[in-house]
Amino acid sequence: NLVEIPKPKGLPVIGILHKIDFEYPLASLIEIIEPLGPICQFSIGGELFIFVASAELVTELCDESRFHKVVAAELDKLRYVVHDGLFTARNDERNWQVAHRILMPVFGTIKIRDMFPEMKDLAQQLCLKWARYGEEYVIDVTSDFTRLALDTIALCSMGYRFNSFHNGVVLHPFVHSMVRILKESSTQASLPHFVNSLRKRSQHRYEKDTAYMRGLCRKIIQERKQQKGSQFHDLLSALLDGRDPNTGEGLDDDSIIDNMITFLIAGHETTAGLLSFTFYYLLTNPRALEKARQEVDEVTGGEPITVQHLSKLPYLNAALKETLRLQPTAPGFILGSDKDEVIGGKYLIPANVSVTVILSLLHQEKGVYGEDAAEFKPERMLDESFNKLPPNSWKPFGNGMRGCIGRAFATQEALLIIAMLLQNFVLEMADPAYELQIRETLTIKPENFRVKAKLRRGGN
Ligand code: MNH
Repeated sequence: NLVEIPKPKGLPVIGILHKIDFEYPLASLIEIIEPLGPICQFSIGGELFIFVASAELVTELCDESRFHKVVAAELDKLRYVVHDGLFTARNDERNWQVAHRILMPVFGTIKIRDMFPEMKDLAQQLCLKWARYGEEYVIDVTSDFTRLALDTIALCSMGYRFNSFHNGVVLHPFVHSMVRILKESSTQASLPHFVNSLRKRSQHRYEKDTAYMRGLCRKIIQERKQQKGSQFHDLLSALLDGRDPNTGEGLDDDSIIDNMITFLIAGHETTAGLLSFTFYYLLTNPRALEKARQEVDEVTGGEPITVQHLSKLPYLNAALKETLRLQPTAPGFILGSDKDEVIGGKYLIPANVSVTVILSLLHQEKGVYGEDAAEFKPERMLDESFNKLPPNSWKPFGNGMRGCIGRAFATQEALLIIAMLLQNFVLEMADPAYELQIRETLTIKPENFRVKAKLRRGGN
């Protein structure tokens, strides 16, 4: 009793290509997919894609005995830069398992707490910068959060300072290389192979950027190896000293470099987007902002924030979850199976076809979240109601073994900086009429979102 998976109406030769705006591919995809229901399919460039957007179907896809992560599109292109690093490894690659077993304990909540001083150092730099701007200065929130997230992940993962807050508008060359390789990877993913083979200059730049980034990481590794006695508790020391508990083997330098760059790529934009969207929602929902500020004041009593405070901020935590529900900054993930599978009792998923989970649709299913699914209501993400949500209706960190390894890291960083900013500043939109615009790269972030920050009287 198989049922054909719905398709959009397309033109005979180009299909639906004319409906995709390459500046905003995700927004155009959603416009095509949403009216077709919880599952649909179409071809792009001759390849069939299936899209899924309901908790019921996603639950079947998240069964790791039936489906696994597929490395396709941009992720596949990024393999030129980071090979079989954690994020881009194919599901059966052995290096993934070794790195996963070595790194899992290091990314746990307990170990991440050791990185609190480094995170706080950079959060304070951001606060200082905002204080110096003065009350009338129009702050480009997304740009400052991107600097914060980047500097934080670089300092915590390899003890390296990009100093993005010191060098005015000039960013570290590593950052420029990384931004270019991310952009080039998505460009390559959207073009047919023969077009890519003609883009010699872009390819040359891509190779140069890759060599520069890997070279810098190699230098950092060599310097670290010369420093005797380990006073470091960052990720690099775990990568260098870690041994696979199952086999006793460690990672070679090339794998270490793959994973150093991977942390920067996977960890900075997603976190920067989360912070920016959280401020957008708090500033456009004054009652939520007030509740969050009160919670921070009560828990800290106006004292400097400690790592212990962070576990006592349930409302702020819920606001972060609610933000990731409405704006999953990594907007989807791709799964597939080696053999034909049937989901929902009637839809055939042929072997080796990529199935993309579209998170913003999954996260706004009315049957799960109610008629007010599109509204920002952190209350629904407080533990009591969150724990009652149907399985797999909230998946901003992906699924299972291949889900996000940096979740505790991102959560600690986000709670810290938001609490610190609320503690020190009265924040308001620079333009009260601002309507949310979204910029798409590998991730999503608000665009042109600006605020003003006034020091709180009697603040600390
Ligand atoms: Mn993260 C995988 C979302 C922060 C490092 N991350 C994933 C996946 C999602 C995701 C979704 C699964 C992708 C897939 O199935 O193809 N990550 C996020 C979000 C945030 C985030 C929404 C912040 C908010 N991630 C971070 C941070 C780091 C990080 C911070 C690093 C410190 N993430 C990873 C790595 C993977 C990953 C590494 C790949 C894990 C694996 O496959 O073993």
